[in-house]
Amino acid sequence: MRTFGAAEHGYDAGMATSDRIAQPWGVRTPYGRGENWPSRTDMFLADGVRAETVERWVPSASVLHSNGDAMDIAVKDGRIVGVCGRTNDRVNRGRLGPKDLYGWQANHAAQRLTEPLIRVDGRLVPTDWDTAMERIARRSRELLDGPGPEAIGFYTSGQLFLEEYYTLGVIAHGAIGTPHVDGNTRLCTATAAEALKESFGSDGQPGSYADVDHADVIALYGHNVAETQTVLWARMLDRLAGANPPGLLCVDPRPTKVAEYATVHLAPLPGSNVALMNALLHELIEHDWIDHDYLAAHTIGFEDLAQQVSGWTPERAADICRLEARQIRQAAELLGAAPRLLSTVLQGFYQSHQATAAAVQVNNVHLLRGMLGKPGCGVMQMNGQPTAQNTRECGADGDLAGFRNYANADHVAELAELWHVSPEDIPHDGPPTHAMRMFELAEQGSLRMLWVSATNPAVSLPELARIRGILARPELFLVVQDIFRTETAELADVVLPAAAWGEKTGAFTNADRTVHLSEKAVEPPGSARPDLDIFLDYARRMDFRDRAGNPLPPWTGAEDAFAAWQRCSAGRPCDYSALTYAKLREGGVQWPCTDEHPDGTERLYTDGHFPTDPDYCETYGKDIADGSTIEEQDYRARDPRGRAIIKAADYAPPHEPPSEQYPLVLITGRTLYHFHTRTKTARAPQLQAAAPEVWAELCPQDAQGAGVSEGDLVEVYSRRGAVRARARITGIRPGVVFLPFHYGYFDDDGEHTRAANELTRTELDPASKQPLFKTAAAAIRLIEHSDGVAPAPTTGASKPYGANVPETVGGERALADHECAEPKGGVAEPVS
Ligand SMILES: Nc1nc2c(c(=O)[nH]1)N[C@H]1C(S)=C(S)[C@@H](COP(=O)(O)OP(=O)(O)OC[C@H]3O[C@@H](n4cnc5c(=O)[nH]c(N)nc54)[C@H](O)[C@@H]3O)O[C@H]1N2
Ligand SMILES: Nc1nc2c(c(=O)[nH]1)N[C@H]1C(S)=C(S)[C@@H](COP(=O)(O)OP(=O)(O)OC[C@H]3O[C@@H](n4cnc5c(=O)[nH]c(N)nc54)[C@H](O)[C@@H]3O)O[C@H]1N2
Ligand SMILES: [Mo]
Repeated sequence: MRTFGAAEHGYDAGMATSDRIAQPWGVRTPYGRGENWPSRTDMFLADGVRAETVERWVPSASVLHSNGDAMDIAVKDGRIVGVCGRTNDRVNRGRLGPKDLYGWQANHAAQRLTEPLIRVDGRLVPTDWDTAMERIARRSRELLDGPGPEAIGFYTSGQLFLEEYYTLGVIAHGAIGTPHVDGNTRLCTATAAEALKESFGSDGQPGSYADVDHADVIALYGHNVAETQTVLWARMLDRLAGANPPGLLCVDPRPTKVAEYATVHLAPLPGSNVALMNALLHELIEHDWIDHDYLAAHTIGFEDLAQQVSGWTPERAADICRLEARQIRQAAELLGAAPRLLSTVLQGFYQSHQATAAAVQVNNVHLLRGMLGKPGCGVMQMNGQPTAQNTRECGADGDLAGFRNYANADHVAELAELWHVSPEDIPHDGPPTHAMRMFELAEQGSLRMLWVSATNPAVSLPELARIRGILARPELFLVVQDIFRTETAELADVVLPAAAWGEKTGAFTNADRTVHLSEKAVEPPGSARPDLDIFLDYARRMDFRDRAGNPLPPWTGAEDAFAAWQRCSAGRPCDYSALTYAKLREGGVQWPCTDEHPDGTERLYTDGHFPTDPDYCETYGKDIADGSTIEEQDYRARDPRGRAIIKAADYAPPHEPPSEQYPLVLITGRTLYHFHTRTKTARAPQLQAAAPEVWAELCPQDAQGAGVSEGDLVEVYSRRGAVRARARITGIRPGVVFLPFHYGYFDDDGEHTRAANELTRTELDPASKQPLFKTAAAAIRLIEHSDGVAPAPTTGASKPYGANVPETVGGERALADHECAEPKGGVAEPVS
């Protein structure tokens, strides 16, 4: 039995409670550069439950962001009754964020799917598993016998477990032989993967969260870490509160918490990231803030970059970004003078214009400055979803499993050998079909069956009117596997009820390569089943077999699937070969984890050697500006021989710039309290109450121009649709309107007026194929004045400007416990 507090430090030594809606980051535990981040153990238990009366604590990690906060699930009477952060875990040292603390309540929500549904005479009706699965198997057989494997597509997630993705990848690539498999990771971190591949030869974060402990400057590019990885921000806040605090560079058009604490805050006009990056690189070169030895020994391509950025003076970029040249110079100096620089990149770059080109320039800053593979010198091309890294590793994003190169015949042969199939069975003629292409194929009619697991495209894809039309096509056989009856499920032919986190076992990997095991704590509701079991049931019904006549995939449970994945990953950059379930039960471990590195690997590329060898690399790469593929012989002709590749790109203006009719740039994104389409967070009362309805953020000038003040009902409209929302006046940069994308159209009686994606457009980054959710032209008009205020939280970037708005609080029901290892707190000794 675990007793919170009593075991380690004597009961109530540093124990306290706080409202973690009002204080999302909790209390400070300051520390100085080079010191260990002190622990702080956070716990939230259901009303009336005390730590002493919890029956079991089941190890897991959080699934409502990519940070990988380790936690134990509290179980009593067969139900989840709370969570407690794991004090000794390398990622969070016991801390949890608001979604971690309160989000588990969704597991027991009354609206959980408990039985399969099939469409009969136009309506979804309950059925049994046999009927539902046979319907899917029958349709699959018809399509395989008729038009063939390319009529079938799978659209999965960044929220399942590693074992589930690997199984799905083997079914799609090995057993069916369809190239149409992708994840919602395409909307999320396709650009992270692409940027890592283009610069370093393979996906995989070079750095570690421990770099926060050592960095002198932390640069955050389009990353609102304070709201989207709250525990990582708590680590940064603790450094800021300690000795030798780091400088912060924030590049974000909104007044985020990061911006508030920043040494330099640049708020560029959305869609101008490449112009800004080129000017920053221009300044690094101009001032010779460059590690020439590193550059010569470990990179190729510097001359191209130097030439590309030579004309990009701060003045030129300032004009495009609508910044002052002086601010860009200050930012460059911060980057250029830092002895240890850590950078993070996320959706403000990945979902904006020229995504890969911009993200790669951040890698270039690190290559120029020789700031990789050393403490404090990481670059985090962040993930967003909890298990996005696994979607990519296991091939469920269409890439081949184990970061293998589809254009390398030896890599395909290795997979064929592992799966006992022939190389021709594995589609590898060209790059994998990306998600938006799959929807296009369904629209055109050649994709006839789409199996959607753990994602809600009817809310999360751009240009929803079009997406609804595609999903509703009678010619498309749509399978939806979810834990709730989502907007997407409403359009399905078959709905499969899945077991959720806490109800099934599997491993997953966070944004700094830390793998955690999440074990089953409670039974799923009704007849809901783990996603792994559903995929395996399908494979058995389809009687997929390998060359020797054995079932394909051959495994029957999570641990066997994991063992098969270990073999598949062996020798590849994401090597899990020495990482067993037994080892994971001791806590999080960073891959690669091999016999030589049995405790995992904190940082990649410590010796300056990169996985760019032509025989080893994950890709021969692309032109980062236009997306065209580089052929094998061209790559070999410029063989980087283990050096990193510096790729330059010119700035190109956005394709839908503001106009007279649509004078604003629309950006969309997140708030601290909700996760995506809110299937879980809307069902956690503390979270839902903190951000109950959609709002629109505007700066005072733009609001005034439209005759709008705080709380007024406005319509935000683009060429594609309109959304109604209460206006929140904030310090957002002029010319920009922000909408959170969390609010689907579900509660709206079919009136499609809430979802941000009614307004977004179908445009992709040419290299990563990630949709642009952050650069479109829009306009606003006043619908009606109001005496009230917008339903937006006051704690983060939606903080009100001027108006008298009550603070966002959670009250009594949001009180959570915490206990600090060093209850004294205080400032740590400076490190020389
Ligand atoms: N609370 C919460 N946390 C989450 C999630 C969630 O839904 N809710 N989702 C998780 C997932 S899947 C993801 S992908 C991450 C996303 O995490 P983030 O990327 O941090 O979140 P976003 O709000 O999408 O976008 C970040 C910022 O980009 C800025 N931005 C917009 N356009 C531009 C631009 O052109 N240039 C620059 N420089 N900045 C721009 C926006 O102002 C915004 O503040 O969060 C993860 N964590
Ligand atoms: N406008 C705009 N659009 C965006 C973004 C943006 O910033 N702006 N961000 C994009 C990004 S980064 C992302 S990641 C996507 C997210 O978009 P989605 O993936 O569509 O959003 P979620 O609400 O996370 O959907 C996950 C679904 O999986 C279900 N689920 C949860 N756990 C399980 C499980 O264990 N098994 C199964 N079978 N189902 C489960 C949930 O109930 C939910 O319906 O949205 C993208 N869309
Ligand atoms: Mo994401």
